[in-house]
Amino acid sequence: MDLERGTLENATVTRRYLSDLRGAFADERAYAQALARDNPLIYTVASVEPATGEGQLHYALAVLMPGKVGAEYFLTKGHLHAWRPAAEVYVGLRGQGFLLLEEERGETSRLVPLSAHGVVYVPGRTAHRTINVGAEKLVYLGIYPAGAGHDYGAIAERNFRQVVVEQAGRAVLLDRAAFRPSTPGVS
Ligand code: M6P
Ligand code: ZN
Repeated sequence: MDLERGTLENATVTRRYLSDLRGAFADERAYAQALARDNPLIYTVASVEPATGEGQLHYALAVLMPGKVGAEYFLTKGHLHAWRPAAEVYVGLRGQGFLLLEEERGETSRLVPLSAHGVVYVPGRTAHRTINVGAEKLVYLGIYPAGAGHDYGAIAERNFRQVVVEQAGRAVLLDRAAFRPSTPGVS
C-alpha cells in the first residue's frame, strides 16, 4: 500500500470531490459557498476486487483529507451494504478520525475512534461514515464480503441522524436537529 498516494496494487481508484458530496453536510449555505470558490478533492478510494462469489473478500484503501465545511469535518458519503447482513472491518493506518455507525433499525448511533493501528468492526445492517477530525489525512483500509455492495440511497434520502462538528476547538457529536450552523465556508 502506498499510504501517501492512496494507491494499492490492482486497485480501481474512485475520487470524490466536494461536488460529489451534495446533501452530505449539514450546513447547506457553507457547502454552497465553498463550492462556489473551489471543488477540492475530499477523498479517494482504491478498491481491489480480486474475485466475486461466496466466501470472497474485497478491500479498499481510503484517504480522507483534513478540513471542514462550516463547522462540520470532512466526511465520506457513508453507506449501508446492499446485502444488509454483510459486516466490514476497518483498519486505521494514519491520521485521526471516527467512524459514525448507525443501525438501520434502531435509535442508537455510535462514534468510534479510527486512527493508526486501530481496528473497528462494522456489524451488518449498520450505516457507516468516516470523519476526519485531525490535521492530517485519515488513511484506512476497509475489508468486506465481495457481495456486500454499496447502498447510498437511504443516506442520500435522510442522512445520518448525527453530525460531528468542531466546537471550541473540539470534535463533538450532536443530533442533526440540534446543530445550528453559524460560520460559513471551508477551512
Ligand atoms: C472504505 C470502504 C469502501 C468505501 C469507502 C468510502 O474504504 O468501506 O467500501 O467505499 O470506505 O466510503 P463511501 O463508499 O461511503 O464513500
Ligand atoms: Zn461498507
